[in-house]
Amino acid sequence: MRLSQAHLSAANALVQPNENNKNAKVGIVHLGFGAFHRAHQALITDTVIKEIGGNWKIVGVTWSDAGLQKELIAQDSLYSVGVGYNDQLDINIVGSIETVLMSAQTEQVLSYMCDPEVKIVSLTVTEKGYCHNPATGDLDLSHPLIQHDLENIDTPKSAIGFLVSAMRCRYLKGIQPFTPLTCDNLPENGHVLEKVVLQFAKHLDAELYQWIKEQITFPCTMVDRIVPRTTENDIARVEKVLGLEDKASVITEPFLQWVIEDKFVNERPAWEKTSIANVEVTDNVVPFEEMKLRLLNGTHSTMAYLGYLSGYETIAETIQDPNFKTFVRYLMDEEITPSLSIEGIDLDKYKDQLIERYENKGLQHRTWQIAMDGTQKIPQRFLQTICYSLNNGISIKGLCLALAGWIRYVSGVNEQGQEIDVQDPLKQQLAQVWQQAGSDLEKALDGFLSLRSVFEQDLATNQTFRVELQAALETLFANGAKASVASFVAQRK
Ligand code: NAI
Ligand code: CS2
Repeated sequence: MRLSQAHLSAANALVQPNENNKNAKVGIVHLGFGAFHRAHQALITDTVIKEIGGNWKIVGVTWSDAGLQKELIAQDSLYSVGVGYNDQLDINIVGSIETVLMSAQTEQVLSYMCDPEVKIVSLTVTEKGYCHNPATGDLDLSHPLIQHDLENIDTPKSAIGFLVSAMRCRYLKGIQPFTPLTCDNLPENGHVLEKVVLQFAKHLDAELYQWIKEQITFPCTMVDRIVPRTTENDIARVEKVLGLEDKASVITEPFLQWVIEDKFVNERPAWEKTSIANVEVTDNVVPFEEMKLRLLNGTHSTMAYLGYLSGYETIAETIQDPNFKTFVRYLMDEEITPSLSIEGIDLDKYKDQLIERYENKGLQHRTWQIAMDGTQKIPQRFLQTICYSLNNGISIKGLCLALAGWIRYVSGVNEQGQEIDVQDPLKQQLAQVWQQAGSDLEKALDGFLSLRSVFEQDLATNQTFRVELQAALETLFANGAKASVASFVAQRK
């Protein structure tokens, strides 16, 4: 039997939809309806609807997942979140979704985004969805979708184009604007979104640009919950517990955190007032973002590249290697923590918890998945910390080994000479650097450090950085990832 309204009574779930779910109207459009949104914002919003009420149903928009759209519609837009810790799996059924649209259903998407009842448009469109230069934050005006949307604002294709098109519609009709709420892993994500939206609007219409600048705020958020891409095995695991087949389920971890800047231009759900802990509204998110993007995502990407090259399929497998566990904790304590501005948090406890989260065998979080889109991730996960360390006399040797892991990974060939399926918006440019360098590591380094969308000029020309990165790259190519991590740890025992 499939999960559906009619079969809910047969479901074995901790939490089920209630009357509030049935009566609530749409109040949110979410761009980037993926695994993370389903296990995090949509679930928290569902809890608001169930426990407090309010018209906060969500219309999800996906750019790529027609299969997910089909499955959800077949399930009356119901899906389950499996919270897994090692062998334990608890199921929550989420009833906050009204429907799911493809971004290609442009008219329907814009109709919802222009509806005065829609108060929030949130995003998890991945770092590359912002069509920005990760090193500078500027909108990439040469991006083909941005070029299309500037000429065809009524039929946008990019997330930024959809936002500005809908803002323009509300501006022309005198409708109160929605709050754009980014929930992507970007430093000062609200400011990143504001910058690219304003730069887009400026190239479109000066008056619209002025209206957005004066009337719309872009809150920052820190978002955290590890949500691996769903596998067939996950679907089977959920069905075994739920008692119903759910082809739109996600499996995640018990931990969840959401820190939201209190800067909305319209109503919002009382996310911080439900029974779900670790959701807070504050006026300064930056210290929380730094802590999470550098301690969690920085070590996640370290394990993604060096773990993958060491032959480890998942994070749980990688952290089981005692040398990796020691290396990850060294990075956290010695190279990342000094750069953090957060106060009032027990960082040792936070880091202990991170290691436990990585060890969770209930999650099959692939190193390959985390390794994707590195050009969009390493600036905030590695380079900002390295810049701080260079200015403050702190070692960068460990993060340079991690960065060397990324450089080796994007060569597209692993240590056994097999092909790596590199996924990155700059895949061609990365391959070209390696093609031109051949086996000349110095030449390869020159090529990578000249990528201005990744490495800012000052960092790329910093001699200390160059020397350390070259040494790490030479070690990595000479000894391999697993042995390089082992000797790094041995030298510090
Ligand atoms: P996903 O692959 O399940 O979903 C990504 C969504 O974004 C899909 O709907 C896809 O169609 C859309 N998308 C992809 N490229 C796009 C583009 N260029 N323009 C517009 N839409 C695009 O990924 P998932 O797991 O939902 O993660 C999405 C983002 O959420 C991450 O990139 C990250 O920023 C954030 N996040 C993810 C966490 C996780 O553990 N999965 C945890 C914390 C944050
Ligand atoms: C991961 C993140 O895929 C990746 O880049 O590092 O999605 C990570 O799972 C989340 O940020 C955890 O909150």
